[in-house]
Amino acid sequence: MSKTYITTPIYYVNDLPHIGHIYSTLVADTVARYRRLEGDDVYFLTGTDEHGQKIQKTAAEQGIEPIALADRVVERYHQLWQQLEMTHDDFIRTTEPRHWAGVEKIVARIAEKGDLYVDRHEGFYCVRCETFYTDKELLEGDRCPIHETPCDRQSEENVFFRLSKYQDALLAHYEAHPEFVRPESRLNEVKQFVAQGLKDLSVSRTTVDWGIPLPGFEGHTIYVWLDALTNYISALGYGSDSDQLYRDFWQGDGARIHFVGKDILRFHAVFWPAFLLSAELPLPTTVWAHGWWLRDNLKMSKSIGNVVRPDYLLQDFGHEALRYYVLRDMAFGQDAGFSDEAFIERYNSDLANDIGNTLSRLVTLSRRAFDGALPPAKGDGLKAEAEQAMAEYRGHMEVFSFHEALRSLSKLNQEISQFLVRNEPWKKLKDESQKGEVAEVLWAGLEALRLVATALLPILPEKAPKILESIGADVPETFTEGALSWGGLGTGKTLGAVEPLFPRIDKKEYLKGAEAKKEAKDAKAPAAAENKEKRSGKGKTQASSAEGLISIDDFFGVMLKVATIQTAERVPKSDKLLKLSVDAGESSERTVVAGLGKAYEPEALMGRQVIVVANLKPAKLMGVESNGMVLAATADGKPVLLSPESEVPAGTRVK
Ligand code: ME8
Repeated sequence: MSKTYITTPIYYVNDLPHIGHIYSTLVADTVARYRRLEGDDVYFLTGTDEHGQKIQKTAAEQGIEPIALADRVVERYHQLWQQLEMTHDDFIRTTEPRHWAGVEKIVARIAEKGDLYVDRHEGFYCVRCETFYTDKELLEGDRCPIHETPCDRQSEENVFFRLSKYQDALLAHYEAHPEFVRPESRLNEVKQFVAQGLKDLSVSRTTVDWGIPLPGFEGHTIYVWLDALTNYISALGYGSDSDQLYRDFWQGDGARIHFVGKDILRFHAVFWPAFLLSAELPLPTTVWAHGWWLRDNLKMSKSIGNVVRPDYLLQDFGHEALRYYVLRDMAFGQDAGFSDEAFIERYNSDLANDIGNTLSRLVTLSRRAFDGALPPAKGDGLKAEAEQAMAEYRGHMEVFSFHEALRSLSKLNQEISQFLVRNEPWKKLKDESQKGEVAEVLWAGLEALRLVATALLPILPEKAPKILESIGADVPETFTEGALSWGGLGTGKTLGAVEPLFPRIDKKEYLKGAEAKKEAKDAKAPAAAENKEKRSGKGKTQASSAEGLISIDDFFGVMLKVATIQTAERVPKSDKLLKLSVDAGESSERTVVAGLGKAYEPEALMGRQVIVVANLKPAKLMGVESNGMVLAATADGKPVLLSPESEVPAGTRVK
């Protein structure tokens, strides 16, 4: 049995999961399910990345210990993966002792090789990427090329890894194994990056203590990426005495596939193999970098506030519709835009119409014609089309081209409909002399649908078996014994009535209802209303859900902090706006423009503590840039400021 090891990135615990994280995990889950059906022995890993400056900082902002933050977010991941029926075999947390053991072991091997040395390091660091960038890589204004936000200049004594020593070995590996980085365009990017020349990599921090201490280097913490990447082997038991999984899935000759977003390709395709080469351990066989889900043409990001949270989608459409949409609408490897409108269109056309209608039509006709049972005879009317669709489906699934695989199934669904329209079995039901022909036509339609539903098992894990049950077919445990070959459906078996699996959604009504709910909520919540004005784009935001309720994820998306007003002055030519300079516990004061001028004299506000929304996009009000919003209750048209009951340190998180 071939062994296949499949991994997702391990996700940072500074934020709750959104559609991007779900996407990577769904892709890995689909491949895991597919490979199991194809007979492989699969091991599927996911988990969380819990150390580093980013987590330390977020926890401090929330006034809690990093581990408390991690525990809370990890719980959410567990719930969500259960809801989405993910079939991972293990979930690794980088704070677990078994992971530490693996990291310590790989670092010891790298050190033994003479690949670590101490030097002074200066550079620009992006906390959100947890990486240093060279001057050449930075955007204008020393901004991160991924997040486009300013990087901090940092200078400290670090331990370096001799990355430059592995430049030639890496290039040789890419040449000998072009499948190491997929898709091909990404391989070229990686080759170019390495060929330009690799600099040694700083692999320790002295200013961050939330991490694994670097043995032999007092006061140094292991760089979070060296720590995190090792999860792929520590989870298999590398570094412990019980390392059978490691021997089976990392040392054997099976596939070892890392699915990652394109943002973290360099870490997986350059740094990780270099660490492994240094430690003389096997490399992964493939690093597959997929594209980004965009909202309003921007990568989803918490700081922009454009992330799609999963709750309302799961509540309104169910998790399988989400699985289908993200796999069908993103060409794997490229970016794609997420929209509720496209989601509903895809759901209605492929699931409600092509599958749902075809299923109910075929079962109803068969029951009417044959005393509530499957047709008594087989027919080959759709054999050629179905065989071609199955061959295409398998070919595409082998190379992770999910959208193409699903397109092949949709095409077969449409061929079933056209076949029925051409043969009009409904006109022949009462004519005994045509019963044979009706049986052959309906059986062929049902058999083609059986193949579609079987092929959908890795994508619709609950609904596909229901389709098979509705047409009296078996749910196969494997594809290897002809489950995807023509001819498997029986004859004459009694059928039950079909329950609607994918009720049609009225797109206009849904979008109108969603908008109305959102407006009602915005009217109650000024922060959300302000956000709405600033955001463009159609469909609902992550905050909308049935009954106008928001989830805890939505709430935590709004960062509320206590700030102390340092100075306040009127904005020229406005009797309403005040320009406030506030201390929100950050490295510098921020300017917030607030509509308090009619209710408060500026002098009366200085030194007062207020609550600000700290993660609003900047906006210009009467020519003054405002970075946040001050919360006030409006009574009789007058704002009344909200303040903590007693003084607390500036920057304290409100939740
Ligand atoms: O980078 N579209 O964790 P992370 C598609 N801890 N995928 C997206 C996405 C989007 N808009 N946004 C996020 C880290 N992702 C590190 C990884 S691995 C040893 C350490 C997915 O929480 C995508 O897979 O920032 C991306 O690479 C990953 O989430 C980043 O998750």
